Amino acid sequence: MMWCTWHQLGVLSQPGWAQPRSRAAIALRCAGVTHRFSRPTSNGCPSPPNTTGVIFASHINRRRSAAVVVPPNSNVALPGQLCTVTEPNEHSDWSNLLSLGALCLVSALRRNKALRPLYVDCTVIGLQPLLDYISNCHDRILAIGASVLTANYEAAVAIMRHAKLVDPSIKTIVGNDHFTALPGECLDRSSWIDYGFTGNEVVASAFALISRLYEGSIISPGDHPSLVVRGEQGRIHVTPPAPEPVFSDYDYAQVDELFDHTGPYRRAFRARISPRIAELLGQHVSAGVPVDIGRGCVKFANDNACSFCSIQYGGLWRNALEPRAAWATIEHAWSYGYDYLYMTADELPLTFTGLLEGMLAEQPSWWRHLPDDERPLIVGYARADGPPIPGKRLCCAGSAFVN
Ligand code: B12
Ligand code: SF4
Repeated sequence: MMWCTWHQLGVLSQPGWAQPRSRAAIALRCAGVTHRFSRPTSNGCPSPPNTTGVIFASHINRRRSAAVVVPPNSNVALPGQLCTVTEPNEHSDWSNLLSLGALCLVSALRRNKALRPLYVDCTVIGLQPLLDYISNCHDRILAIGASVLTANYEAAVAIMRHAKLVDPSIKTIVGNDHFTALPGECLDRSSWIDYGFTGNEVVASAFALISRLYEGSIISPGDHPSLVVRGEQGRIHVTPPAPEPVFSDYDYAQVDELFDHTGPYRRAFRARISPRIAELLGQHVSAGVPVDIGRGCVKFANDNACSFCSIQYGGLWRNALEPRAAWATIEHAWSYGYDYLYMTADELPLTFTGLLEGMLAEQPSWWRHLPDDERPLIVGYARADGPPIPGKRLCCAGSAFVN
């Protein structure tokens, strides 16, 4: 028998806690002039710029926000509605961590100074604040992208529908596992979705698409790797993926640009995960974040994934950072105040042996000089072959495995 022990724990240690920077003002550049906006007003729109004199030349140039949204789980947001696959008791809120999929797109979009990228996670703020924001600020919204898992897909469609009814010129884009699994079905059955991207290696493509939408370009099938779009006579066109490096330039401050997400994330973490980790491992942890140093699984290479595996890896069965970049990513999260680092790699020990050995050989001085009990806790997945040993805890080489 073979199974994957999700949510296993590999241990290192505990933190000193630093508060992240909070941004007092939003800087937005348009037509070469930098405006300073105060924090959003109660309806979620930024208050008017305190400089005058820039009149946007065209309709297109007024649209500048690109929101990447994590929809709430459908059964929570759409009470009484039939959800396709997921029953309420199949969800959990214990694991609300910030979404790297959304944050990497938002962080990448910072490079386009004409845009204001926005991160919104409705699993913690709820659906209504987003719907209100769309209603109130629609004329400033260029595009809304949704990160869709199966559990939240219907809620995503509800968001897209709302956006299109409020303002049909808002472009809607979807990505992540549910769409990767069912691109044709999603586009075919929902007219509220304009574009989709399949797979993981899509940051450059999504950035390019959104930048071109801002410029008012016509988007054609085949324009961007991994793009899925309706072509002539509504035929759905899927562009093959292209390789791209694992994204690592995360800007954690973007998470709170529009709504306070960090507060609810931390409260949930301290209420649910901290006590559980203390109970299992005797460690104190206070803030968690997923960390992407590598993704994939050795079993995808030969197309023999476990029958219950629902991961959609897209075009590359394995993709990883170099050891030094992996350490830099860990340090970045740690220095921002995160002490529970949840590795996104699907199967660390066999799939990423080379990366882990490289990291062992290249331990940076900040890590080496931290006492064991001040290091962040690094949590990862491992594939286990053989009969289950419930509750058994194995320790080796500085790691603890808990199934
Ligand atoms: C880390 C992780 C978690 C963490 C953090 C989740 C989070 N908030 O980000 C925790 C433990 C909290 C978690 C919880 C859950 N998870 Co989870 N999780 C993962 C894991 C291991 C990695 C995801 C990740 O961060 N990858 C790194 C980022 C950068 O990649 P990404 O999210 O895939 O995003 C890339 C692309 O998908 C794309 N993309 C993503 N969003 C968008 C949006 C747009 C517009 C575009 C264009 C592109 C795009 O661009 C990114 C570029 O690389 C995956 C398995 C896997 N390896 O993929 C499962 C996985 C995504 N989780 C899954 C599930 C089911 C859940 C839960 C619903 C479990 C539960 N029952 O509670 C909850 C949902 C919690 C919630 N309320 O949101 C399933 C989804 C299956 C499916 N068919 O939908 C997966 C695939 C695991 C599995 N096989 O079961 N999860
Ligand atoms: S195929 Fe790999 S990632 Fe998927 S369940 Fe099996 S071991 Fe885990």
